[in-house]
Amino acid sequence: MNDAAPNAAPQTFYLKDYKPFGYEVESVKLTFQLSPNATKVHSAIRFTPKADAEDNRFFLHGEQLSLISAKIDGTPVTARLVDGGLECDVPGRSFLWEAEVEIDPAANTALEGLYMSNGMYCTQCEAEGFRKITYYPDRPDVMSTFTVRIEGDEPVMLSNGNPTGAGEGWAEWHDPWPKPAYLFALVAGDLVNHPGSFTTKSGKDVELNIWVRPGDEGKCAFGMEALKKSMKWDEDVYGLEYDLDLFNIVAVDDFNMGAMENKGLNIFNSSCVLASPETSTDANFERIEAIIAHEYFHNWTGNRITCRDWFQLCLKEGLTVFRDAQFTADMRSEPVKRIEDVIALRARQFPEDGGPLAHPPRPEEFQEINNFYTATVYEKGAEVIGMLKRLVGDDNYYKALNLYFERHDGQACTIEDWLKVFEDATGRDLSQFKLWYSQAGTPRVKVSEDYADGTYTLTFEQSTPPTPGQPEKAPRVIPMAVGLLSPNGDEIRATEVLELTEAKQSFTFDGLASKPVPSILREFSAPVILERETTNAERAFLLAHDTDPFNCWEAGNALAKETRVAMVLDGAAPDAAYLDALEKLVRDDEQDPAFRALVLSPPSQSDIAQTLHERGHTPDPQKIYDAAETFTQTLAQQLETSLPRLYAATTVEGPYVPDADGAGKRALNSRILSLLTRLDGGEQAARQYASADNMTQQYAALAALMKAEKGEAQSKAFFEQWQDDRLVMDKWFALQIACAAPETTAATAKELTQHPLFSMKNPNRFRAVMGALAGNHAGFHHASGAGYQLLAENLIALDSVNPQTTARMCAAFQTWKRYDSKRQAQIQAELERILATSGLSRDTHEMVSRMLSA
Ligand code: 0A1
Ligand code: ZN
Repeated sequence: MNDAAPNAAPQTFYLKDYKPFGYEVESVKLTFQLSPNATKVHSAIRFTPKADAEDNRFFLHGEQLSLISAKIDGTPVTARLVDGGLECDVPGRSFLWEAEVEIDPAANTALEGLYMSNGMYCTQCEAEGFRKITYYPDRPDVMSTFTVRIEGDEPVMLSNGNPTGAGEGWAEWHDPWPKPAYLFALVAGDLVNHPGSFTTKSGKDVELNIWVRPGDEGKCAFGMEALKKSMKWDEDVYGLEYDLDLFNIVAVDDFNMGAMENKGLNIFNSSCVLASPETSTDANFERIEAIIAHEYFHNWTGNRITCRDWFQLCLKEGLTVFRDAQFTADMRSEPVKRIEDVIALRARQFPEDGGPLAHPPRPEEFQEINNFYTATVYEKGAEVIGMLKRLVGDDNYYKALNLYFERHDGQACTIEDWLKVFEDATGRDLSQFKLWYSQAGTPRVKVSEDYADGTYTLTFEQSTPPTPGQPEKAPRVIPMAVGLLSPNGDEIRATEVLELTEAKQSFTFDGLASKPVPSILREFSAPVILERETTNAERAFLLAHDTDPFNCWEAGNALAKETRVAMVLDGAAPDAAYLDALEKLVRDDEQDPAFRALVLSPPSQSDIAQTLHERGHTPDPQKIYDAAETFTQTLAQQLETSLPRLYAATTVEGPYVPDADGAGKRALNSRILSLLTRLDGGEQAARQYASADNMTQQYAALAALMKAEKGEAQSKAFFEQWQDDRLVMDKWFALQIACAAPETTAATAKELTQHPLFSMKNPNRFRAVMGALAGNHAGFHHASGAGYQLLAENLIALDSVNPQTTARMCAAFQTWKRYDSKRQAQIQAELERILATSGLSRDTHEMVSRMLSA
């Protein structure tokens, strides 16, 4: 059921309207009597009016609740049910509020509040789900201690904090740490645990558990190790210790997002915690390790210090993404992680920042906060912290962080609080830096150079295109990491950080014997688009000589893009010098295999579309596809004689270990296999498929075969082998669409929506199919419009089941204005069709209106 019928004007919330709640919540006691269709929730909450409150209106949020009774200090009262909650006349002193409500977890397909997944009760309260459990001031600045009693006949019944008692049909929990309601969690069901333990640096023993459905217990070991590594890393790097006797993780099949950091009881999408060599790829393992770390790190950055209001979401998310990236860099390879993150940022955040959904990391208004769990809030939020760290230096960064934890522990904070600790710790004025939080859009930085009499000058001009509601932008502080190389390839100036603060600014380097080759924006020191006139020869030079691994990759990436852009725009042949450079690199055993795999992976087709758009061209998806195919085929032919040897030389023998080293080698080997499969009719891939003992190699072989249209038998076999494994089946669904040719993509996806294992109720399965459709650039944007139509139809159907996932997936249309007028008209018609759906959710309504109105 959707909440409002918001084809009328929905309510907009503004940052500037923030007002504190008029009451302290001293304590919360909840009793759940579980029943699939009629769970009763009794709440007993002690409220005390704040002496300094501007507004003592007693309003509690509540949605989709049946109120059975309400009492104040034991006396029944009549509450007024109003839009989105209730109001009540209350005494002007401390009082005990009690309410009994009934809810229907089994009917809750939106997966917010208390719902059921495969017969198991679970909750998702961020951002505003708690109001679907009981009446409450459901806002992050209201923090309280929770005591929970669960009554039911489920074998395992969990909540936040520490267990305080249990018996036949009941369990009680107490969380001593005050928390906002969005961190509340309850899980009950037939679960088994994979146990572990961790001793903190101050000697406290913590019991760890990963809870799963019976049958999945063999897929927990990797997650448990990742958890222990995260706990140790946070102690070592940030000095932060865990603060309860128990840390539980639960795997849930039906979940809208990746995972959730509920205090002491993290709930995970099963795809983000369950792993085994037979069923998970290297990429899955890396992602699981990162998400476990992310949720664990939230215990301090999010839970102990939370957000004052949802506009401040990036306070916890940007920082926690930044921390999990540091962790992955430490556990694996720093340059590889940085390159992967920049690829992801350009693929997800840049299009958002340059389109109708652009918003600052700290938005100033929203209709539905769930629509702001975006790449901008998360990934750009993390980039902003990376810039801050670079500007103040490592020592000052950790000094500021220590001050943050000391000053704000137990509080609900703002971006102003966050920046203030940096100002106080370093004496720096961060008022201009703060623009990164309030301005949307990706800055463009134009670079020009000059050399005369031993002096080299770099001039930077920054500007940011208009974004919705922000026509003009002031110059920002941009840390620009720069190094200089001599023409013979030696580094003559090590990396230094130039601080751009003006619209146009020059920096000089003296005493140079000859004109240097600059390596600019090393490590991708700021999330900007660099514009610089340069040559392919210089790019090839940097690919060969740059000491900064990121920029070395970036040079190869730029060459790849230039080649492909020239192929698309001028029908040029693949650049011979670039092909030679690739050949040299792929054979260079001195180089890290993971790095070689990255350089050998071509930019995605949507990345080429994005590049064309940035340069003022209208991307033609079919031409981009054709160029990609021609390029890969030419590369395969160029490497033809060495491919079998390279394949053999990069094959990882011995038992599968999901570590960075093995993953890097397998990534390179898979890349070579996909090239080889274009030439050998799939022989090698078929052999690899038949002999693979791990999912990484099985999947790589299947993907190579399917891409070459030689994988029918293996696809059938894969289905037979894995049909009972939900997570592997998601891969099977997605791969068929990802590998389809442009003209058959929509038909393939449509057929899969008719498959008995397709389901609208499981977000992972829906995303596997519709996400793969949207991710197949040429297929989704096929001139027939069939891709657009199929996605729109399915989004309309999903909206009444699960508004949050529908709204999130609508973003597949966000780049619509960059295509030709025919495609624009097709997409516009689909967006209008979605918007005209009666009873459309507030979530989807907001997303589609934003895309249409910009
Ligand atoms: N805070 C979680 C992400 C999350 C957000 C919203 C959710 O439901 C609407 C669920 C999870 C994280 O950053 O991991
Ligand atoms: Zn998070």
